[in-house]
Amino acid sequence: VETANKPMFTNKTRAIIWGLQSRAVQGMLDFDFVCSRKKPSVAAMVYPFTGDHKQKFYWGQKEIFIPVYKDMKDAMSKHEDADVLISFASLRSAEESTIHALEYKQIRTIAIIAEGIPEATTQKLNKLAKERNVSIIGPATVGGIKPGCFKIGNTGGMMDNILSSKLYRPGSVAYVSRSGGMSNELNNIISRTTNGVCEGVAIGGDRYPGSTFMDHLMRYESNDDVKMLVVLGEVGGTEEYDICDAIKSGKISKPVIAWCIGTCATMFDSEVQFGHAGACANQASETAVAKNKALMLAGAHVPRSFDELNSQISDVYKDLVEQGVVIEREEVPPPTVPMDYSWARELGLIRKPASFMSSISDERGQELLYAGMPISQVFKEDLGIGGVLGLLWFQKRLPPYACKFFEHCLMITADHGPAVSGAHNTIVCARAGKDLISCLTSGLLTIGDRFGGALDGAAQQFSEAYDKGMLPMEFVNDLRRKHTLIMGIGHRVKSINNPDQRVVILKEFVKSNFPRTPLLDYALEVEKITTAKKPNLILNVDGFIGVTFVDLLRQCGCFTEEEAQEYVQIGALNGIFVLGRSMGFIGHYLDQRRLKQGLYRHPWDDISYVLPETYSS
Ligand code: Q5B
Repeated sequence: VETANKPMFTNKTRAIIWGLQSRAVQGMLDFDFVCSRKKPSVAAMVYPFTGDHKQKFYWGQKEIFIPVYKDMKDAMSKHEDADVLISFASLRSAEESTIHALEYKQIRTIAIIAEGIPEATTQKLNKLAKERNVSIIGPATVGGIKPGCFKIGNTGGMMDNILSSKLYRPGSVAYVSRSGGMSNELNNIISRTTNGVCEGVAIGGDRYPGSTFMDHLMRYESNDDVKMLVVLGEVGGTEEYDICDAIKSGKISKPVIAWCIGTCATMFDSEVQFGHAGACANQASETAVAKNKALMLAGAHVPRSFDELNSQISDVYKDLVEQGVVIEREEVPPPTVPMDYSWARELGLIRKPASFMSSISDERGQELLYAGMPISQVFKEDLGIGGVLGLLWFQKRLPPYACKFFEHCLMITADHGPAVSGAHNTIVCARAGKDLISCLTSGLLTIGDRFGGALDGAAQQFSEAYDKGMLPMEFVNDLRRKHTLIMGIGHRVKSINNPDQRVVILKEFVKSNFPRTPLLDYALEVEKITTAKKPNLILNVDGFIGVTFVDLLRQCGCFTEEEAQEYVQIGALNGIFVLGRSMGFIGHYLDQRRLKQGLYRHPWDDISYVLPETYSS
């Protein structure tokens, strides 16, 4: 597992990461920084599904780039100092990527994180690795950690855990465990009861781990910095008996504190399979109880239960301190690693005024909310487009007649033929080969006072005059005196002789559904005066929707007077025409594409060229 004179991990160890595991990489870099490493432990990443590129990470407060290679060959040749491969490959690709990595002589250790790799595949990989003198940690592991030097992927957890378990500097205790999760518990226990972890490896929960307890214990045995060993085994397998033999034969001379998890299995009538693939006793000797007993008889310090593991470790450690085997050093505070903003926020350590405020919808939870109403309820109550519009535009659950009114308005304004300004623009744009969004917006940009955008203006002018108590005639004369057109009055093709059926339909709906229509009645009086002058000066579709919308806001009982006023002032009403007519513009775009219409050029005979005087002789 370890060449006699070269430790598996040092503070110069560099790794190549297989997989785009940005969080794990940042965790490794933060660990490096807090350990005061000079150089990041991650040399590069390999990800076959994107091209070569660089990813940005933090090194303390500085930003650095780590290269990502499509091809493992490039990563290896450009980073010859990397001798560890940390493979986050899935259980499907772990075999291929490990075999590939084994082709490179520079790689001495491979950590395989994936769970569920078939046992036959693992055995094949283990054999290949052994032939090439490469150590495998895993599969089905979080990896391992050497405080002050190197950590594999997510081992040790987040920075607060690394700091509280003092994993930024070496201690005197080395451990092996099967479980990655339990290795973190060992980091915690060891940091509280001793001067800390010197190295820890979780060999993984599979039946055939790439490296064994003994492989790592022998490394620890020959490492002078390690003064005591902790073994956290579990039910299943017979590896712990090799440790017993090594203790008995003196191969392991350092004190061993050992515990096998899974003693509760004896409480069950049948054999129990615990979480790990290998955690099942196939014979009596594989039970946790039998293995704990054997370890104790061999001379290991075995607690009576897991609860006493910490006191056992503490007792052995104190003895070593008393004997002068362990010499405690003064604590040197580690450099500060800036906390990630999102984590600090989650811990409630910082606050920041939000740059945006939003009050209409919320997509963060399990279910999308429209103005606080779950989307499933919107469907359950069949609110329709009108109801959704009520929620998103007005944050109100409006009465059904109001929702229907919105829907009628949208249907009525959906289109008015290809000749109107907006449709014309959309068509010309489509024929110039532009895309749907460009064509739609080119049509929408024509909406203004003269075309389709008079709803808010009409609502404002009519309601102001009505609220001031002006007679309809006074209103018409006042605006004429000011040379101001009445918004919502007049139409290019519709007149009292050729009534706009859209207005007729809406009027019928409004009159039979709205509780009161005082502003509409006022506008109809104005229309009588304007049409008496010119038959086309009718209350047009914009004007009709504008004034009836004010009636709705004022009479439906859902809005205060101020709210109703505000919606008119902030321009909500033109939104109805914009939304409705978008349907038509999209239709015109699709129509032109379907009809394969070519580029439009306006005919010369339809343009009157009125140039300034020419200077030709
Ligand atoms: N006069 C709509 O103009 C139009 C007057 C007026 C007092 C008025 C014009 C106007 C206000 C804005 C408005 C929405 C430009 C229209 C729409 C959607 C659409 C479109 C579609 C669809 C029409 C002739 C004489 C002049 C004027 C006077 C005109 N309007 N006086 N108040 N409002 N209206 N826009 O026919 O004495 O001869 O000089 O701006 O409500 O866009 O289908 O096409 O669904 O797509 O060109 O329905 O009314 O009339 O400008 O030649 O004026 O009437 O002062 O008087 P016209 P003009 P005088 S709905």
